Amino acid sequence: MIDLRSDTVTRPSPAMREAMASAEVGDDVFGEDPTVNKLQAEVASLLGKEAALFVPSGTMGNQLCIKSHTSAGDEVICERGSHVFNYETAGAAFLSSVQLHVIDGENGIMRAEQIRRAIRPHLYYMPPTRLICVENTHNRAGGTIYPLEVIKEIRKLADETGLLMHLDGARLWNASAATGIAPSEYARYADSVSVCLSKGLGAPVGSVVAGSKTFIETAHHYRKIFGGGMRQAGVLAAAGLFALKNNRDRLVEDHAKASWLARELSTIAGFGIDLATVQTNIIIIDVEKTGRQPDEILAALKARGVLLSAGNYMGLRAVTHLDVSRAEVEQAAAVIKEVMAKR
Ligand code: TLP
Repeated sequence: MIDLRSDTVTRPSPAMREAMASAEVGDDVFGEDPTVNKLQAEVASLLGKEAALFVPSGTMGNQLCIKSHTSAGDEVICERGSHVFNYETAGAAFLSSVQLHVIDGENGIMRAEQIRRAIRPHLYYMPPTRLICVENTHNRAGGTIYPLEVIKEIRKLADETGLLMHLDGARLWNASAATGIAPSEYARYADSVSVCLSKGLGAPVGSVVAGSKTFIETAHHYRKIFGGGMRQAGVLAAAGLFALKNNRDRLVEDHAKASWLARELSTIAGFGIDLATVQTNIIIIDVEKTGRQPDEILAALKARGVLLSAGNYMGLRAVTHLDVSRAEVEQAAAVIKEVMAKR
């Protein structure tokens, strides 16, 4: 199978497994796992933050940050296609009792002026706006990258209006690899950042949230409540450390594969691909004009050994990663062309 459903499907390499097998461990709920502590220090340093906390998933990372920044009844501004709004099972409502106020970004990118219009006036009958969530890269928009200037403007607005800013940086490493802008430069404008180790970086499990020391103390408390306190988690942290060291620079290869594949697929009749959005490792394909249903196309591809995932209405998604070679991507393109040529 050529699995292009997500970059979450990667498996730890033999070298990564070796690093896991030889990891020094302790009880991380007591703060005594040296490898977890090392990972947290490493990510804090990479993101230019005072402290960091290892968590089981990107979803928990985002939800912990929302919980730590807000009170029940607050409002959180995010983009309509964002992960926190679409794919976290209404976690913000369920866990933090906050309301999400969604804005239509352009290719997932919200502008400060749009956000300004969504901020509530201080009136007793309105929810207080507390937090802005930014997603970089933006998954559903096709892995698009926030221009640094836009991030700076959003920070300026947050400062002017007393709001906090969270960065869902599940794929921040991809943004940095593509632009050459350091993760710490993107992160410095956010009060909290959540980054994933188990997407493009290829670790089997884990995310890290980062922020000020006091913020991480609060997040640590909520991580225990959410059931995210892990014991000898150093075996997982070791995979994360290995991934950070060895798999960040190579992300540009995934971007090159995605860019090639997107151009190939854009020649297929009825496939709608906005090539301008293919900035990293994700391709979103609108299949409405093919007159075929996404599920039927997915099944036909699966029968031929290629896996893509379903997206929004009439959308498919292909994601490149370290477990699909350039040759496999070429093979996938040929299969997709054949399947789309047949009816
Ligand atoms: N995204 C997954 C699915 O949930 C859609 C994927 O296959 O892309 N933020 C962003 C921007 C994400 O794309 C994801 C995962 C998360 C957070 C959540 O991470 P996990 O899956 O570790 O909870």
